[in-house]
Amino acid sequence: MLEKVLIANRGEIALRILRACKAMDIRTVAVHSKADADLMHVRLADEAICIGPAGASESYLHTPAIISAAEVSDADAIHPGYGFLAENADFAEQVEESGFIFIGPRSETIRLMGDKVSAKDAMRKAGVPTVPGSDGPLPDDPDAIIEIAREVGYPVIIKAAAGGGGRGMRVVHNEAALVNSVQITKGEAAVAFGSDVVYMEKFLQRPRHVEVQVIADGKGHAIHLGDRDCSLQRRHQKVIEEAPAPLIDEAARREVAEACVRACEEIGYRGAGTFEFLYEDGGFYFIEMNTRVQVEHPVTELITGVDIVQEQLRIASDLPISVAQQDVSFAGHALECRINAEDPQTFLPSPGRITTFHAPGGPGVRVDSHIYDGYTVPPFYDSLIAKVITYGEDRDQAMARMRQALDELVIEGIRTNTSLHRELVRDASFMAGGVSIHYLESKLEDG
Ligand code: MV4
Repeated sequence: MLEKVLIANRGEIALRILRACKAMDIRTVAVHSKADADLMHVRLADEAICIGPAGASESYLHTPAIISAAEVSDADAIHPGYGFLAENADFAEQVEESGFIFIGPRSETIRLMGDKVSAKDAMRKAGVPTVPGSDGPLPDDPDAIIEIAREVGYPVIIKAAAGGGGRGMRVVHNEAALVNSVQITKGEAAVAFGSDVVYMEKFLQRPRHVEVQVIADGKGHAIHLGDRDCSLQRRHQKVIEEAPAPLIDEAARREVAEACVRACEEIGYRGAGTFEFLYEDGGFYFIEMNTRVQVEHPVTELITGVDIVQEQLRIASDLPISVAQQDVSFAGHALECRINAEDPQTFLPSPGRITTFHAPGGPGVRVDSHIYDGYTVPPFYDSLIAKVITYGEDRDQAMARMRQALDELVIEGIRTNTSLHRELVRDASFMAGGVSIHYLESKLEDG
């Protein structure tokens, strides 16, 4: 069993990891920037080490500082959380080469999934349904590109192999625009990612974003924990997530999850992972895999009773997954509202001192947050300050509990997007379920 874990992150996820460690009697090391000495998990950790100045590139992204902290504290393992270095294959490799356990997949797996062309290729070969497209990098020959697009059918989307999460993509509606669009996307990709490799997919016009949570032991055994719908998003930032994804054909749901499990077993996947799909007209189409714990993991925890972060720690300890697939039961429905320190009209960050924080409570309400009365939200990092998560026997009950929870939530001293959430949980289309990835942005434009 791991004895001491270094938490290479901040904010709510650092606290979430600390709680899982405490529950498993694992000692904790918090590493933090100069701006983050007041973080809740820094107070609660067995040890705390300041690793650099406020800027993330000199602290939470600074591999030597983090590995040095693991050395001086004699930690066994490093948990990267999400964001920062969580999906950096070079970091994972350096952690393991320095003699520590990286709590996540092998660095080769992270590298495979970081290249979206190789990720898609691996998943297609493992039997996961993918979006039809170029099945590999686009060639240089313009005539060959035109021929591929004719076969795929317009509209198509050009994506950077090194992109992902919405960066480095361009939709093309006709042949006249094709070759130029490919050239522009390649140029942007070269600048942004240092690689001009691009691929082509059929552009799906009104899909939903549905993802499948898996956990795997790295020895060829995996299970799934069902799916989540994360379609409610603005500029590729998720706003509300839920589990299970509503209004999905049950046979298709089971089939896609089982394909993900088989793929994990085939590639010897280790740890928690998420398969991202576009869901349109009853079909699932794989786009990317995330090799980390996700912000929205709590909704899956609430409907399955499986503690995903504790499972990550078990797997890193070389223990088996605590539950067999046939013993995972899916019960009820869960919603998560991401509370951000931002202006509700302009969406600009709103850091500053929180004068009052009152968390909601009652049956079926969970709040994952590191904030407290008097805490100052620094301006240097992500604006996520709390996740309000509700559970119900069905979606209507989870939604009613979320309406109440948001009405109870009080955050004063800074601006937050709580008012947007209060509106969304009363929105008729969202309440009906199954809105597309474009719904929120359209609603905000019409607003
Ligand atoms: C797509 C797509 C439509 N068709 N691929 C954006 C984020 C990245 N993970 C993939 N993305 C998309 N890929 C095809 N073939 C539409 C999007 C997309 C999107 C996907 C998920 C959630 C929100 C989105 C918002 C805009 C576009």
